[in-house]
Amino acid sequence: MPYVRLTRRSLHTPVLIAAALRLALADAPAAAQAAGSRGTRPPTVAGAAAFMARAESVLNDLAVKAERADWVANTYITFDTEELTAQAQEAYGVATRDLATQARRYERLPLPPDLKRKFLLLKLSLPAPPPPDAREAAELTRLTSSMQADYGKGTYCRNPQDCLQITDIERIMASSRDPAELAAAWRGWHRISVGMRDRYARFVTLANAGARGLGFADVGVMWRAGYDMPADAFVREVDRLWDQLKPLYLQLHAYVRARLAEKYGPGVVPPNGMIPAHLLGNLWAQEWGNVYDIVAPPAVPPSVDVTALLLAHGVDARGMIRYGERFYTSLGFDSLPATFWERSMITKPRDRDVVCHASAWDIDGQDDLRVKMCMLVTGEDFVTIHHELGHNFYQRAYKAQPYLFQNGANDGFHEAIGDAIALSVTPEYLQRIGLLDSLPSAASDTAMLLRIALAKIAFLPFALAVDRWRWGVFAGDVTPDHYNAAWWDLKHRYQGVAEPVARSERDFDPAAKYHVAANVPYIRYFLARILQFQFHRSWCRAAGWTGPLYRCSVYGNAAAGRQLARMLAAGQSKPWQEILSDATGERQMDATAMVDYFHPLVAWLERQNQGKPVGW
Ligand code: X8Z
Ligand code: ZN
Repeated sequence: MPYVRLTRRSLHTPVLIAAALRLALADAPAAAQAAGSRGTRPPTVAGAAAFMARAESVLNDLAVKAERADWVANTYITFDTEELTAQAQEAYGVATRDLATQARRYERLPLPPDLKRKFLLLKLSLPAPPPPDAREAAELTRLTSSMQADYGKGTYCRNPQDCLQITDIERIMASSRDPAELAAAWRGWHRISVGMRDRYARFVTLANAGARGLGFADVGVMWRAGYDMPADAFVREVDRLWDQLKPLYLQLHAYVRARLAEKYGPGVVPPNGMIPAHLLGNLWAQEWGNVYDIVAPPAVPPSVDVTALLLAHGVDARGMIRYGERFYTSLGFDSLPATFWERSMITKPRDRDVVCHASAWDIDGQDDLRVKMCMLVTGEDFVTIHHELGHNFYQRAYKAQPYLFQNGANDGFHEAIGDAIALSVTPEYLQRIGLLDSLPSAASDTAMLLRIALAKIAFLPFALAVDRWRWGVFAGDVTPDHYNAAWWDLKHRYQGVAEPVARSERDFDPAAKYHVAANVPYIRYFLARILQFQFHRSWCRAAGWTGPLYRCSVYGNAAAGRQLARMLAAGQSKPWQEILSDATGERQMDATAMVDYFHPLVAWLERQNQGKPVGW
């Protein structure tokens, strides 16, 4: 299963699909094939097992073809590659939908737990299931492919001779300190999605029809059903975790707002109100690390600047990946295959449009692992490459599992592994690998934690807002005439950030974020922020570490490596609660590891914010 990607794998000739489905259904009598779930011969457990074995084999074969088509469409955007990937996605989606529909025949049988789990996972495996009508199914995949391609091609022209693409715009957002220039870049990028509004509304209608065909009320319910608990219990779980972390966010928000108000003046940043979204160093105000220089505490020694270290040592993009790879091999994993280096897209090609948004690929469910990135030599991309490699090492670790178990325990696990590894990129680790000469004093811990909090804590309400918006859209509570207003309502409520320039329903700001345009569910990243600290705490315990969590690095630790390898190899073969408990002894997602990690920083922030407004 690819990350971050749209589908599992597929095949794109109708003839082959028909043959594949006939093969998968060979167990069912002809009448059952014609009539869907009503057969004359009663279904049996053995029949269910045979059906599933064939379905997995068919889907596995189909998937490789769709992966290849999608790889090319992502790394070489043209009319034809968009069409080819749409065909492949459609074929795969239709095959999955039909198999899931036929599988109903076996639903009431007393199946063994493994097999029962596969029937559930089959039904949940598509982020946008095709509707029953063939023409509408084709329309759906064309809509998704075209929105993803338009996102990839997104350009903002300051004038006809001066056109910027996302990497250039992100650089401006990160480094400019001129509010007018920042607002212009922000507005420029947010124009790319205006034309997606109607397509998105249609996409929602069609995908919802697909979800209903599989027995779900809407696509949002279907997404929320993927966590081994009832969909509404999952929503309560997310709220519980956010309640644990909201006090940390409020302190960070108040502190950053005060520093930005000092820098830009109260006319630009209201000292009691929301922070304008273009002043936080990021196009989506999702991580704020790029404004560290503005908010850095003046009275404490500076923290380590990883960008500066990489540049000072002449490390290039490949070198950054080598460092990441060496971390995983230090834990006992095999090094990356030669094909990873031959087939990955590591930096932005100069001669063609590509989807720059970083992703990790597993083309064949075996060893054809790749990353696709437009890497820059920055501390931020140093974390991102550890993140992507986390996906690749996960993918390789579960390759021995049957097709439907080749996935993360839940999608938050898949997103958390590489980030948890990156938490071990401490000053001590940087010194050990020769990038840092001398360790900073303990007095700079506050500065270091603040830098990390700007990325980790600031992100939480952003992630919540993205999927709260989509859950509302899929449920029909947010209608197309309120798309943008509802988006900003959520950003106000959760993040306390405000639109930099006036917005209206002519705009469609949600799809200026990759995961909305490309239909990748987002709550996984919220879960991953929490899980990564939980994993880190658990590995550090396994390594015998007793000091503060933020100083722990498990680099080179075999015990931590064994714990990780065991969790990864299980894939999605059991409910995540069992996999988590098996690896860490804990059965719940738990924000206390994150709270502990940041405890000294939060105490410091509370002192800085004393007597000042908190909240908006
Ligand atoms: O999309 C990603 C990864 C690929 S799965 C680069 N992330 C989210 C984002 O960029 O919005 C990682 C952090 C959140
Ligand atoms: Zn990821």
